[in-house]
Amino acid sequence: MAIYQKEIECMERSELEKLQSERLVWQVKRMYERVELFRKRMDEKGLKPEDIHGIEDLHKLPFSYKQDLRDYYPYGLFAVPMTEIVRVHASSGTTGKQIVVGYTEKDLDMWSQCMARQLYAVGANEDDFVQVAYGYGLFTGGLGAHAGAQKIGATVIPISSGNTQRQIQTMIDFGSTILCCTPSYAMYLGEAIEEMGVKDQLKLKAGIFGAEPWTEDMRQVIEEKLNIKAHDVYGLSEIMGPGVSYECEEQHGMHVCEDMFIPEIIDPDTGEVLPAGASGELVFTTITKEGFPLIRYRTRDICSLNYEKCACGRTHVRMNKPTGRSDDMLIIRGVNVFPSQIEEVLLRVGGEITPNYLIIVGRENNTDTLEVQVEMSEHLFADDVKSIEKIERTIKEQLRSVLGLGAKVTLVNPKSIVRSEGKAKRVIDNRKLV
Ligand code: DLL
Repeated sequence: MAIYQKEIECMERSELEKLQSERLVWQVKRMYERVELFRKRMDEKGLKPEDIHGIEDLHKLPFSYKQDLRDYYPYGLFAVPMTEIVRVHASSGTTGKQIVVGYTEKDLDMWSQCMARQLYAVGANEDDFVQVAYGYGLFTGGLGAHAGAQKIGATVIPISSGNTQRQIQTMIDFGSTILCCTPSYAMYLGEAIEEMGVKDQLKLKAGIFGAEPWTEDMRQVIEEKLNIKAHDVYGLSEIMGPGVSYECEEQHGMHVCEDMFIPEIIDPDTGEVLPAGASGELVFTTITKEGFPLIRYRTRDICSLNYEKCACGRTHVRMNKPTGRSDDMLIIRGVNVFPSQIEEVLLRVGGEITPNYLIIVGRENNTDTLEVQVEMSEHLFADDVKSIEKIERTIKEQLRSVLGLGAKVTLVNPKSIVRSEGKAKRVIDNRKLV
């Protein structure tokens, strides 16, 4: 398959829809045969694969949810034998247990095509040096960007995340031209570069930043500090990883790789499909994936789709920046965090603390901060500093091990956290990202 797929990205809409329809029919048929949960949901709706003739029937199909991945953990939703799965990745689940996704050789190739499209769209080619500062490992960022850069024949610098001084030195010494990392880390790098006074030694020209929400203001700051064009990239482990959609040179919405993923916008409460342009929950159907396909997957991301023709010539629909989520997932320093994961830790620690807590997320020096305030029990004396510090340390350690994140933990006096008359408000997010 050709690497540069501008023909696919610029297909006439009618041709694209024909391709999507053929692929959807293929996917529904094979999933009905291979994935027990999908067959069960189809049967409940009285639907057979023969009832699905093309994308006009998409809305009839049952939804799938993050909870399904948990219920069928780890491999119960895979559509091929494990001998054909060549890689797994994982992401946070709503509770302590992570969710697992799997890829066949062909899936990995398709994924690298997505990221290759992104790289071409920011003007990268085989002359470029791509510094991949997303984390490598079960998180899809590192290996996803890596494969795309390799696909276009660029030189990959697989440095992974963290170690800021080394990142900057490497950027200078190796002549990095493209930077891939989270937007908050890009901001942080920009500041460190300013402090070191080395901006004029950089060869960077573009950045590909995603995995968390970021604003147009942040884009401006990053572009100025790093002297680059900053592009947004979106993705989620369940659907593929980074590259499900990506910004082109116009920097005005992210083109969805529609030959692989069909997007819909629905009302998160009723499940009804909303008209083009409306804001609602983004839903994806994977029409080429072999290993771990999903039909009408509820991403919980809130955004809208823009079907207007883009000045770049690509016809694939653009999604606007997600403006929030229809569940309570937080993204802190690029890590997905569910409040229920924090609650589980607190319940496990138990003892001298009560289940009344508050999660406070903020931003200091362009870095997300996480504080967990927990009420101590009436039996603990406020002047027993040693015991208090010990409990705070235990919670902190457990949070780090479960979330992979450092947090400030503060034990507060009994009954000091404001009680709510309705649903408890457990999270205060002061970041104002949208
Ligand atoms: O964050 C995949 C990724 C890696 C995307 C690197 C882009 C770059 P997960 O860890 O499964 O996958 O988290 C997916 O992150 O449902 C969104 O809520 C959020 N998210 C991802 N990209 C963006 C973005 C990776 N550009 C969840 N803007 C998604 C806003 C984003 N939110």
